[in-house]
Amino acid sequence: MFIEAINHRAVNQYVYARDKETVEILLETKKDDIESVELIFADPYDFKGDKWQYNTIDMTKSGSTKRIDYWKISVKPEFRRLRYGFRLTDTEKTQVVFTERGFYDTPPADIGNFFCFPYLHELDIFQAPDWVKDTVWYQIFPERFANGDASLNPDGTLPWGSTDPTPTNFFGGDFQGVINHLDYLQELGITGIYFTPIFKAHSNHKYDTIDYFEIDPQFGDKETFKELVRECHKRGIKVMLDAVFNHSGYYFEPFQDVLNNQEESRYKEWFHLWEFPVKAEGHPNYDAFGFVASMPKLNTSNPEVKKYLLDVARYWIEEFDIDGWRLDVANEVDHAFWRDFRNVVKTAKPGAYILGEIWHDSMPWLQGDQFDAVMNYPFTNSAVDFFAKQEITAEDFADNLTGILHMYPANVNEVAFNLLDSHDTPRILTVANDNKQLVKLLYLFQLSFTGTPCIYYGDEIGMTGGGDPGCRACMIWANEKQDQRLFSFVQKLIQLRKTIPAFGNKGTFRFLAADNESNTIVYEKATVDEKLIFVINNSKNKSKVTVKELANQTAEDLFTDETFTFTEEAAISVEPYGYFCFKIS
Ligand code: ARE
Repeated sequence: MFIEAINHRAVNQYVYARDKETVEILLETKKDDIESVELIFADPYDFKGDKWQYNTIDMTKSGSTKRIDYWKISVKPEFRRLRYGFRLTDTEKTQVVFTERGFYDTPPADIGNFFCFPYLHELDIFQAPDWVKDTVWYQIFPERFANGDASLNPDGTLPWGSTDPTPTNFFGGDFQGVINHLDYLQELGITGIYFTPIFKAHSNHKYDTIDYFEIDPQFGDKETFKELVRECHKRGIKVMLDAVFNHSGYYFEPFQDVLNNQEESRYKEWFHLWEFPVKAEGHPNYDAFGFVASMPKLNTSNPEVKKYLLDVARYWIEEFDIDGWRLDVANEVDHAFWRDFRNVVKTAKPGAYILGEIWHDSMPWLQGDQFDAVMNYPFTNSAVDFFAKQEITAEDFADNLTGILHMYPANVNEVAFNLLDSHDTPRILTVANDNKQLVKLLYLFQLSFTGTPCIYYGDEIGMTGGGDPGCRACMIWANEKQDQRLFSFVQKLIQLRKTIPAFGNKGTFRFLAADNESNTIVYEKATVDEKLIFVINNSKNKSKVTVKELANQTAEDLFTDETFTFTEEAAISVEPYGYFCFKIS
């Protein structure tokens, strides 16, 4: 037995309140080392004489990677308190008891050795807004979605789609353009829009804010934005804005005051200045986003800055009824600020969604006191590497995703923001070398996976584009240039996700097979009432896939409505880049 690889701490994804009566526990062991794990558990005060009255229950292997076997169990402690440990049996029948104070041959008498989940308070449960689990997001870069009011065009606005996007050109996208196309979005079936920044700013991307309380004039006025939110809500579409609180823009008045008054400026503590005179050309002599002089970093620990930004957060909720905030460069702003931010936002609108832009492990921000979710770029990278780039094997893909699903509590996974690309990355069709069959597999996996999927504008009709700024081209509205078949496929997936509980977040996810030879994967989504089995052939060769879970079953393919009756062999032939979603009746 490799006890060195046995891993558990009474924190984070290893033990957490799943709901107001359930505690979920996770243990990690070396792959294929352990045959069974029992949870040893009981109420910390349940004694007969000096003997703790513990129970045992078998844990379930919830997934494996090359390195790790994951063991999970849910328990419902009667008095919401728990002490627990683990009894492990390896493949040679060797047994060991693992507790917080180390390893024993048998459960130690002193309860103080055992791990502790002290008390399940409802207030401590990680609780994202209920509606998020069922949301299908659509990301809009407002400057490039649709030009609905030419009278708002900034100087030098180019004809729509007339040339490639650059970091500095404008095409006049605005709110009226979005309003004019809400029926299109409703037809696609999305139920949430994430807008990149809309406040007054200098650039075409608006991440260099000039005034956090004003709409950028090229997009329209506050009345038009109110109408946009109203029209979205009428269609059951939520609205999420982009909060750029890590830094301001160069023309942000407090920063201009610093440049003009230097050490005399009343705003000098609003930023992270290193020395005077403050120089905003070339390499900045103050903290900035990256080393971008036009994006001076805000000092969010300064009470004046905190008040200003928290007033911004509250204002756009209270005055415009928005439903969420996406937080730009969220990992570089202090935690204390985000805790106060959450209190302000959830007070203004308890059902508001808080989404952090963090590209790496985000557990510190997902304790329930800051963000509801993060942009799940680890998911993005693995899905794009496997389907679009064809760069990782089926086993590695399954490993990566299994690891991602065990990185966070289940409560967090079901509201993870699962994107395939964004305004910061190349578009998926370009990464897939224009192979739309690969893009379809990407969408199939994304829209049937755990979490809340996001579609980047134009991907659904086959737009291409390289990394920033290439991925920010004008939306294609000419019908004949839109890939209607791809649109219909995405629409179908969204419709399946909305109508079949197991297809979406209500279904638990597990890989059933991942075969490197054929580059096929098989995974299951299941609820108590229904089971879906997905078979995906991520290769240019026809493949025969055996799915033992289908043996002697009758199943309907959700894409063709064809019914299959499987024999003991349970083999299915899958076309190149083909797929099935079998619903076992
Ligand atoms: C401009 C140019 C770019 C150039 C960049 C260099 O347009 O071509 O590469 O300058 O600095 C906004 C604009 C960008 C603009 C940028 C700077 O949208 O067009 O780029 O401002 O002026 C990291 C951060 C992440 C950040 C990305 C871009 O962690 O927070 O870099 N994303 C947000 C927004 C951006 C926005 C900003 C931040 C600034 O989504 O749109 O850019 O407000 C790895 C790392 C990530 C890293 C990622 C991308 O995966 O793990 O941490 O993200 O690469 O580089």
